[in-house]
Amino acid sequence: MTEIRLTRRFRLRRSGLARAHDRPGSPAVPRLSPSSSHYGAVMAVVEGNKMVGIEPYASDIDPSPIINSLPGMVHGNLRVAQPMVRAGWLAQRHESDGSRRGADAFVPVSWETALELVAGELERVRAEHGPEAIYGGSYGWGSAGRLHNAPTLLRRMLGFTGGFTASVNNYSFGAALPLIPHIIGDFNRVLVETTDWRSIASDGRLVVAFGGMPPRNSQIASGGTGKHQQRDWNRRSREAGVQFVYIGPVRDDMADEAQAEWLAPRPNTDTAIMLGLAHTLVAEGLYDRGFVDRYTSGFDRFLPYLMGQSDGTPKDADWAANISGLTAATIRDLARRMASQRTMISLSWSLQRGDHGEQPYWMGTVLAAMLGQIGLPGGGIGYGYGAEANVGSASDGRSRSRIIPGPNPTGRYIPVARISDLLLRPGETDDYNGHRITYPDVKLVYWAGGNPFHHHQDLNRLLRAWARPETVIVQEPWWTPVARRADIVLPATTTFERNDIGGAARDPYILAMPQAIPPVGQARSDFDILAELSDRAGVAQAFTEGRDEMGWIQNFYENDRRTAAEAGIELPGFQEFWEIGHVELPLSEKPKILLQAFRADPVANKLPTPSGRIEIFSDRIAGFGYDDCPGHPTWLEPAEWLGSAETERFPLHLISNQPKTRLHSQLDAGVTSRKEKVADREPVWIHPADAAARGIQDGDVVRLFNDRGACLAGALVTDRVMQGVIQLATGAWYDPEVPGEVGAMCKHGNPNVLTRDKGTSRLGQGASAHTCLVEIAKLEGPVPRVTAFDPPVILDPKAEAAE
Ligand SMILES: Nc1nc2c(c(=O)[nH]1)N[C@H]1C(S)=C(S)[C@@H](COP(=O)(O)OP(=O)(O)OC[C@H]3O[C@@H](n4cnc5c(=O)[nH]c(N)nc54)[C@H](O)[C@@H]3O)O[C@H]1N2
Ligand SMILES: Nc1nc2c(c(=O)[nH]1)N[C@H]1C(S)=C(S)[C@@H](COP(=O)(O)OP(=O)(O)OC[C@H]3O[C@@H](n4cnc5c(=O)[nH]c(N)nc54)[C@H](O)[C@@H]3O)O[C@H]1N2
Ligand SMILES: [Mo]
Repeated sequence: MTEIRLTRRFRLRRSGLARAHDRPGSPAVPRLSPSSSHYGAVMAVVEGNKMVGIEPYASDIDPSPIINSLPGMVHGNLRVAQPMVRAGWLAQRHESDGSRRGADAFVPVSWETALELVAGELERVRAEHGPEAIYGGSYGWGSAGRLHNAPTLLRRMLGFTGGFTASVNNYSFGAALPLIPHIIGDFNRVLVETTDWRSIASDGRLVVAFGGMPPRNSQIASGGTGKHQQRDWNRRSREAGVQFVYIGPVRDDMADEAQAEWLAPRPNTDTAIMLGLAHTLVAEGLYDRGFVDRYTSGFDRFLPYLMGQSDGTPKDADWAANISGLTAATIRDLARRMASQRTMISLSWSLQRGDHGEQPYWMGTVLAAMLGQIGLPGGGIGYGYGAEANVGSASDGRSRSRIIPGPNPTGRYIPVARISDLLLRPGETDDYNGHRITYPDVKLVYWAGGNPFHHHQDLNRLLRAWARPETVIVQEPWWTPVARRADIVLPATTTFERNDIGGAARDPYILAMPQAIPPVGQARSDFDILAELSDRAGVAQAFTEGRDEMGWIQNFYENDRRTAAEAGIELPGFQEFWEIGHVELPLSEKPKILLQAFRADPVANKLPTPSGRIEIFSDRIAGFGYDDCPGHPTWLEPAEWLGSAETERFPLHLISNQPKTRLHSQLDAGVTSRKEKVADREPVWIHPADAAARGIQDGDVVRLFNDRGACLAGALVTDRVMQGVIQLATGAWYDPEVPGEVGAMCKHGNPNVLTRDKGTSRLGQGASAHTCLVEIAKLEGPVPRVTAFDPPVILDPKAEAAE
């Protein structure tokens, strides 16, 4: 057995600081308490009952500055101090006017009152309308920690208490999750088995990165990482002679360390470029016929489309150039370079978050198959290098034990991004991946650990939808835009106020997260809140399985320990782990290579697809009969793009990508995020030529608009974004001029007032935020103050005395 050596990796950086366990409760000396966040493993610096600072693990070679926002947010004035009820709802209960959500003031209540109201509403709605009238699909990242995962705990409680309407898939790769199983196999499996960076650095020659590998995005790993490595691997690969070609609209989406060539095509035209590359491979006899014959199925049914025999349009480099704005010579040259050396095609998750987002993922895979390098060291295909810290990590990929949802007796679900459709269209149907979904009539929405007023597209449509349910319950540490739009707000503790265990999938670290400070205000942990609600419904035993918080944490660790032992790795006992603060598992000995076993023996290791091979043509998908996702990869014009007639009115393509200074909307009020705001607003990147044409100067407050909505933002004029494209990252807290009013302008810069709320296709029904045209103008007249970070109006607590 390999024994894990315990190094005190988080050796203290500041002298005079003691570890939490050395000096428990000592008020005079600051102590360090290990923990984890989606931004990395951290040490909370604690004085008495207060978190006064935060440090990254010493092992972290590239820590994220996002962590600096944590102490101020944990103790800030945006914490929900105690349970709250919207005044209008308190007066009229489920018959209140739902369109007042976000406009009404709140009334503080005791936990006893709040829990009684919540338990009563759950029971009432189930009895009167059936369990499917409760929406518990509650999507969102919440915080790190495998026990206090709010959305999962909520599903667990709702499942054991009778069921609910759930959600499937995610916003991140909502088109890939249903698509990839038809053509290669389970997408999550593919992510775990992604060819690791060691293989690229040692055997790769060329990496062609569609959508880049933003170093900004690899700050994040769901659950936390002990070491951010992406940038380092870009550097090491480059030093080993690997060349990078980055294809995308924003220069910063490739680390400087990669020294990439930058090709800037029109957004959403990747499928056309890939077809142009594939056509060149065929026209010039460069594709790997042997690989295609042996490992794929349906090429013969795709080829006539590619060459133009079936529709009269050869998808050659000139055709692709015309669509994408790249030159035909660039496309031909790139195809030759890809065919002549070991090439990795990297597809960022962003590609499939657009209209027909299934197509670039399918076509990218077909292109890699035609190059014939799938399953070879350093070549082939990878999905989402850089999207999170651990895509392409060398970790063993063994799963980590965590809290799981309960059974859901209703069996009802929606593809997650169909939330507005669900609330607006009860009884109506949509297609999804060969199924037909009927939307139930939802009367109660319970959200924990997510912020739909950040993450969902077309917020004005969501606002109309959100007014419809009778009751909305939100469980949140902060007065976020979704908490302000709730009827009942239950204040949750943050990670630092409870015990948990962290570490991301595909990360070598298992991280202890002991409680560092007492709960702020009257906050309770997600586990405690939902265990209490389970208890009131008589299912406490099913929910808790008789374990308390530490009991679960120990249970997860012991499970991980057993899994490791099966692989011959001996982990320390729980007590030792908890005291030291983490363990680091050894990396896999040999580099992982995606589909290596399949390549070695495609019969014994056939893929879990109908043909057992990579499906270039899918009979199953063709059988669904969807015109927006036919049987082979196809260029389908996006609803909005720089080639559409819409550009007459809205000439700029909006990229609403992931923010550099926070995770989605989390910590937007924190120092790291606020430091980068322009004129108090979210910065919008605009090319100097586009700015000049509109008289916009750096630092101006500008107005972005289209037929769906409008928002203000602060102009940042830079040639790091291509002409014709503007970048406004997601996550600025939604801040309408008139709260509650559909169509009101957001003063702060939330791009989702502009984006489209339409599924990628009838197959995936994923979010398609990256397909969006807008116009931008300098704001004339008075500039309204941003009020997103003012807590809501809270009525006199004497209305009902708190406990
Ligand atoms: N336009 C556009 N929109 C997008 C995207 C895009 O590219 N463009 N990307 C999409 C993607 S990929 C994603 S994943 C989504 C993300 O969408 P979300 O995951 O909904 O976004 P977050 O801001 O992370 O929301 C998490 C919420 O949980 C709360 N929270 C934190 N810790 C805890 C806790 O311990 N307990 C409880 N109860 N709550 C907690 C936070 O305060 C926050 O309000 O956004 C999507 N939206
Ligand atoms: N700092 C930080 N990191 C994060 C997150 C965060 O909120 N903050 N969120 C995390 C989450 S939940 C996820 S899912 C991942 C998402 O990871 P991604 O999906 O990769 O992220 P995005 O930032 O949406 O997009 C990356 C880049 O793709 C390019 N792009 C957009 N559309 C197109 C297109 O049509 N074609 C081409 N070629 N390029 C295009 C844009 O330049 C954009 O900046 O990031 C994770 N990492
Ligand atoms: Mo995501």
